[in-house]
Amino acid sequence: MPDAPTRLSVVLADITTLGVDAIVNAANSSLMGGGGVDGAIHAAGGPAILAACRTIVAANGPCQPGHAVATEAGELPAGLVFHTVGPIWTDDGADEHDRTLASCYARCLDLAREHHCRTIAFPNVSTGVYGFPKARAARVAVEATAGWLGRVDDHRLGEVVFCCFGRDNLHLYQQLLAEQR
Ligand code: AR6
Repeated sequence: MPDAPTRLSVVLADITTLGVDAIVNAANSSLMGGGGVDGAIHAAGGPAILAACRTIVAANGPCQPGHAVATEAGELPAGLVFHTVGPIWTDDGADEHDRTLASCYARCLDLAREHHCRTIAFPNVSTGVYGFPKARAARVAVEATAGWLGRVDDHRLGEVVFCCFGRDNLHLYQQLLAEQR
């Protein structure tokens, strides 16, 4: 059992400014960068992140939806970047999209454990360009994280931060975390 329960918290921030052990990137399968939080992370972190992504793709191929890979964080204040690929929302197959999104959170938490992280920050994966409904995504994110913490022994992980970039997501997460207490 962890020494103290892992804290779940929510902030309204640009994730590239957070000095946590790992930040999560909402990437696409190519891992070659893009818009949204992906663009912000590559722009602020510099070319070392893209170089590391190229090495991973050359060795293992593209990153599939629901999976995650770790790279260095270049010039970012964070220690590492975990790149995960969320599902692209469509109205059919909603349950499958939920499972893929939950897997993004679980795989990143697996990486946090592997890399001995004490703190990790997630953006609201898939809720931008990929169009996942925000309230549904927030519930999946919190349930997947709480489920992982309930299942996995991680003595080190002290805090999981849900980093929101808009007040709509902030309020959703505040409400969900209040329900968890
Ligand atoms: N800090 C924290 N959150 C942010 C930031 C930031 N600097 N910038 C945007 N967000 P999105 P997706 C929020 O579109 O939906 C990219 O082109 C944003 O408000 O970044 O998973 C990739 O390359 C939203 O709530 O990611 C892929 O092709 C959340 O981050 C595709 O978009 C996710 O929005 C992935 O789409």
